[in-house]
Amino acid sequence: MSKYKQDILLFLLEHKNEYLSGQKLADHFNISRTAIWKSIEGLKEQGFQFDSVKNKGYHIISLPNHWDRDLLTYMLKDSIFDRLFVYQQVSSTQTMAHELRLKYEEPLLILSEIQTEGRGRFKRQWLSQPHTGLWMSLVLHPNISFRQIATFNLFISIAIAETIKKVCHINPKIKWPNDIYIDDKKVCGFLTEINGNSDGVDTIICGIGININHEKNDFDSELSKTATSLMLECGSKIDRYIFLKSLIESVELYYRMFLDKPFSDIKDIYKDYSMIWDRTLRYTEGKKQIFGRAVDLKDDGVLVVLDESGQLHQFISADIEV
Ligand code: BT5
Repeated sequence: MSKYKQDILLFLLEHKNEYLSGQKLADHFNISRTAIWKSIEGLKEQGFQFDSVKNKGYHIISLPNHWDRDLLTYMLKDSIFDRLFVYQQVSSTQTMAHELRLKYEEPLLILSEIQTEGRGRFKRQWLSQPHTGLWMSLVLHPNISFRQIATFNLFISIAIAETIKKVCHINPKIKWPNDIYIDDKKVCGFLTEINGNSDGVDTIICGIGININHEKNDFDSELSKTATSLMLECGSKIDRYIFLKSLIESVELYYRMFLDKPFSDIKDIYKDYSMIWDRTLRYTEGKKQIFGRAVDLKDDGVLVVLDESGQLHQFISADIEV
């Protein structure tokens, strides 16, 4: 995207609620009205939609339906992610992240419209169709010990939950250790993989999948029983760009907190978002399986569960059935 086109786009986005005449834009940027018109036509070709009214001017009404690399670069230019990789289709952004981290030392953001082999934990499949969701992986270099990593997921889950609450005005719940639910249906799952050596954790690769604008029939019959999307829950289409920008701001905030503060500082916020308290649920970790009730979350992220016979169990990362 040319610099002018980018500047005009930003100006129009900043004045989203008013019409701006070609003359006003031309005066503002000190270029001809023809140059403004050409930029607007170029933006239309890229998928931006405008309302243009005679004697009033242009008014941006919607952003492209696909991930536009230029717009994303522009929107996220102040973020900690120095490099952005935007794909139409990859096997998995997580797999791409593992490859790209070997080439680049800075924080990376990798996102794709489609994943053909999106994956969850234990190589489970993650459904990732185009134009509906947010499928991305973040590469971070925290320089921390292995002990510290256990609470990373806890900070990130609050970052995601707060974004959903802020952008969609609904109340999400966190299902320890790596899911976000709305009314007992999964709207987001994330996955944290690490690389390191004896000195500690060198790289975190955090893959986040969020169902944003899925209709009910976008899920197959099995998933439709357990999955939902933000649009289905809040009743209106969500602008994926606005959501992503807000999510990145929130992730940055909670990532800094993760580096600087103990989990105990935000434990109460986490517990308020948590959906597993006061419920007897099935916990599975490896070959161990119990029915029980979560009774404590320790400062190092370990979950304590009381089983039906009164025995306490500690989990680092379990599957919980709701
Ligand atoms: C997760 O695993 O929930 C982590 C998912 C992480 C996906 C992101 S997308 C970007 C990045 N690139 C990747 O390849 N992965 C990451 P887990 O807790 O194992 O849950 C997996 C289970 O969730 C599956 O077995 C299904 O039951 C269910 N599932 C699959 N796709 C879903 C979807 N789109 N929405 C809700 N549930 C889904």
